[in-house]
Amino acid sequence: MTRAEHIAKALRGGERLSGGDASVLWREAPLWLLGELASEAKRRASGDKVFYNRNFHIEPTNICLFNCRFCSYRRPNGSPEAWDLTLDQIEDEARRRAAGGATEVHIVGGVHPDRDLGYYAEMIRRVKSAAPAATVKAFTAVELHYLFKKAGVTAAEGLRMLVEAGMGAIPGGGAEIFDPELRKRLCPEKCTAEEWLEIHGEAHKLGLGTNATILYGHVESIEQRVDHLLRLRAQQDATGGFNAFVPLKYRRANNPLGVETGEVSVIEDLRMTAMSRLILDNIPHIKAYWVMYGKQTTELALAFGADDVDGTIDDSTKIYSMAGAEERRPAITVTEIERMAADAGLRAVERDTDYNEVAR
Ligand code: V47
Ligand code: SF4
Repeated sequence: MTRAEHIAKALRGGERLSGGDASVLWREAPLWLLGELASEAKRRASGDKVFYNRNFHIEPTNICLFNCRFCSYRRPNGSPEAWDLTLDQIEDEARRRAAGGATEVHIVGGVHPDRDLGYYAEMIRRVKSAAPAATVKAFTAVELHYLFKKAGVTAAEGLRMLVEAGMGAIPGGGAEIFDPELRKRLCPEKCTAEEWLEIHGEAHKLGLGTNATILYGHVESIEQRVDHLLRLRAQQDATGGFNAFVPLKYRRANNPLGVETGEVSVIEDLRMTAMSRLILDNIPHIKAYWVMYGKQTTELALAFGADDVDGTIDDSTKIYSMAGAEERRPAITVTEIERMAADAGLRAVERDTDYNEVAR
């Protein structure tokens, strides 16, 4: 028996993957074996369902104080390519888009140097009043950490203020890669792994569902990926509020890191999806974010442990198109999602932010 077959047998017997075994499996298992193991785990978690939601994004600004080396999106204050929506524009946008029946508004943008917690609370209040039927899933832990620090409040206090304003969930961005050395090299201004995890933990204690991500496929090692996933698994054991994990594939167009590294293959994307499902045995959903992968890789990821494709989006995000993703004007119809799921032998199910099924 090979080392990978040995580990597969232990996994099938109900054992939890250790860090060492996860690295061996990642490097040595044939792709078909990872597909089989991850599909078995996916079936145990969500049967034959593939989840999607009706959502749209609002990106209030691309002006950002930070300067992450993988970012194609940020512009410095004063740049001719910068945008900075007013609260009136944001509210109008939310009202116009909510008319399509969305159940979720996803709000993420740059770390604007002139904004504070009160401004963001007001933004949430106005979006919620314009789209009362939708869950406001807003601001990465990185944005929140900056705002809370500036306001001199604890994570629990800051979160409580935003929940009162209407925030209903936190997206998974800003996690990037937790390894301290690499994090310092790639995004030195961002909050640390511990601070990112603390904000999610506090959110979980307040009953908020949150997501988690990893930015992979640049200069990180397999061991650094495994370390990242194990930290998330430990946080989930402690506070239990992660709904979904989203592996985000690094795209290299128009950012400084792209000069020194390429992009990984589709095979590597499938191994990443499968290993996420196998290591994160306590996070119910693994999302193949179709805007970032493109529709074809998303279809493949459904056979490697993913059970969610994110939402209809309706051309409302620029983060990925600016970094070189295939989908220039990201939009997908429910019919297309249903066809994708059916081709993978699965069944598309509409969900809300907390994965309750939506009956229309
Ligand atoms: O944190 C930035 C990533 C994230 C690049 O929670 C890049 O459901 C690839 O977190 N190549 C923001 N990725 C987006 C995000 C997200 C998206 C969709 C759904 C959810 C969810 C969360 O975008 C950032 C960063 O990791 N990112 N630049 C790039 N060049
Ligand atoms: Fe700013 Fe986010 Fe880009 Fe980093 S990834 S520079 S925090 S917009």
